[in-house]
Amino acid sequence: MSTIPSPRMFRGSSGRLPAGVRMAIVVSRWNEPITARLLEAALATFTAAGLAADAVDVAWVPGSFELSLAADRLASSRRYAAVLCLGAIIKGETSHDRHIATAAACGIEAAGRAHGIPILFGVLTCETLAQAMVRAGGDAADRYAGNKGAECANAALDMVSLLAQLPLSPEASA
Ligand code: DLZ
Repeated sequence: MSTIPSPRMFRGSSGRLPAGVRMAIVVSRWNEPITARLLEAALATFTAAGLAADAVDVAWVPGSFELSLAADRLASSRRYAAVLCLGAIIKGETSHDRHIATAAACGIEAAGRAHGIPILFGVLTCETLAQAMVRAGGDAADRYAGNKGAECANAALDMVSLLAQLPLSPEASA
């Protein structure tokens, strides 16, 4: 009976990071009561993964529309293993929210591919402030349970560890 060869499997983990790794977070001041909670949970997640406070840099931007430009600049410095983008876009009376969300998502995605590092989309796109508050930890006893800032930080840890395992392009490894 022939045995089926098993494929080589790559899988990231959100465990502890090696020493020397630095992270950056870009956070939007718009809806700051929400984004400050996302930031707090992201920082707590990085601390739990062994990152010292001085291994994380935080840049505040006016709104989610500006997240990708700052993330692009931080990524181009080559100082960081990943950049988190945190924001909260809440629907208003016009279609403004959709234009901001589309620009933020496209800009963040493009910056990640341009620089070859994980640039994470931690932007809430909600109908109401109440919905956003729930996704920023709400009034749960554990402020970080269900908090999208913590999820985003975990995704960054996961991607950093995955990319460390994946083969480099021939040009990069030459
Ligand atoms: C202008 C605006 C509006 C109406 N709503 C939001 C929002 O819900 N969330 C957010 O992060 N930013 C909002 N902004 C600000 C824009 O992102 C941006 O800062 C301004 O349009 C200036 O470019």
